[in-house]
Amino acid sequence: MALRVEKSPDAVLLYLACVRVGAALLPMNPAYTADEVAHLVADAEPALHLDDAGLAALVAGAASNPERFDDVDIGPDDLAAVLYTSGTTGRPKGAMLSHRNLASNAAVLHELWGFGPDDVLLHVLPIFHTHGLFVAINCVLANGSGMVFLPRFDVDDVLAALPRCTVLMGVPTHYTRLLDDPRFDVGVCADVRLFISGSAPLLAATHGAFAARTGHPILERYGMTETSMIASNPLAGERRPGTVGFPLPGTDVRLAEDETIEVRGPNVFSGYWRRPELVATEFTADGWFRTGDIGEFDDDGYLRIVGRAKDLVISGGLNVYPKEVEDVVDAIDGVLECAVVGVPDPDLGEAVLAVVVPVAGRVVDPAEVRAAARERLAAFKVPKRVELVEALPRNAMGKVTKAELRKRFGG
Ligand code: MCA
Ligand code: AMP
Repeated sequence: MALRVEKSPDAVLLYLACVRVGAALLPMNPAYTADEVAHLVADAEPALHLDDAGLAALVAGAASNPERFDDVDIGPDDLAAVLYTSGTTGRPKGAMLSHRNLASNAAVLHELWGFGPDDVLLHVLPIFHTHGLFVAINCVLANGSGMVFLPRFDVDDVLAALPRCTVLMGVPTHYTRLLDDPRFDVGVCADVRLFISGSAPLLAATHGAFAARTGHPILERYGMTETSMIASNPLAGERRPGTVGFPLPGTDVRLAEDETIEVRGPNVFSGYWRRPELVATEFTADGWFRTGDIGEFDDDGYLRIVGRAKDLVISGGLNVYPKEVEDVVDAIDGVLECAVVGVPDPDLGEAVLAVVVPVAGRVVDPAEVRAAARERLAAFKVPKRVELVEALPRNAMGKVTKAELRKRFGG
């Protein structure tokens, strides 16, 4: 069941309904363009495709249904959800998550982070990703905890709601935006017991500034759509800035020869929807999933993510695959070729930058490049900045040296 709706309690109930009737949920970003939706729908071929009107009709019709129904008999290996990630080839692929994947991660996390019935989670994340849909909501559901469910992250709304809450889960941009507001102080978080961050690297400086302002060391954890959560700093014990803590109980983490992180465990997905050939490349021969993140363990066993072997930009906690943006920009009239990279950004962590080579003799207007890209891409993927160059830097193999572009334009 493909679901492309605004965030609402009904959408959460629909997720639960899918789990109970054995339908696999495919959540989509409502901000996706028609192009992006068409790609996913063509690949997934969902039996049902619900938008906001469809969901409203379903809810209205549900009033005449019996109050109770039996769960459909579902096994741990049955499919619970398909979440699309664009992938480094630019072609979206659906990560198949089983009931075991979701349930095992939920069981580990709610215990590890000490969730109880008296907790109230402040929910500010979108619900079409693992972070907002599974990590946050499943920790709450596992305990019957409360939830303040905001439609989106807005500093004013967060400041108003936080005094009623005990836990906040966010991406680093949420925490830097809170710190940028002088109203955010110890008083606002008097009842909060835990701030959790993930989806993108939390700078040690942000961790330090947050602890100084509030007395709370943010708990950073690490995960991926394909694996759900992999590692977490401890609830009790030192939360070490710049690290993502220890592998979760039941999840094994190892470093390959090239230092990339490999993962195995009940949380790890089985493969991509209708792409069986990818199992051979995305998993090792002995069955570990290759994350594409580069890591190291410090002397005390804390895992530190030091880089990415995959070509990926994480902007405000949302993944942007350069290849997907490059394909769109390359197709714009007057563009010969382009390269898309992430450059440091104080708000988003990384911002999308397109370095464009115009066709000889043609004048290309950066604003027009952005406007043309926006027609085909959701706003968060559109380059925040466009730089024009005569040629892209290349290595001896003819490959664009993105590191050089990041160095040149990243200042
Ligand atoms: C919105 N825009 C963005 C982003 N979000 N551009 C780049 N990066 C973004 N993340 C666009 C808007 O569409 C708008 O475009 C313009 O930028 C300004 O938007 P703004 O008002 O600043 O945006 P916002 O609505 O305040 O959103 C920023 C945000 C949001 C609060 C940081 O993006 C967010 O909540 N991010 C969290 C994402 C998340 O949940 N990630 C988890 C997935 P225009 O002006 O053109 O309209 S990763 C995951 O699940 C793994 C498993 C994990 O480990 O957690
Ligand atoms: P996604 O495919 O949207 O699930 O994004 C997963 C990617 O987000 C991971 O492979 C990492 O590169 C990144 N990520 C998630 N959490 C962290 C973190 N705490 N620190 C650094 N990177 C992270």
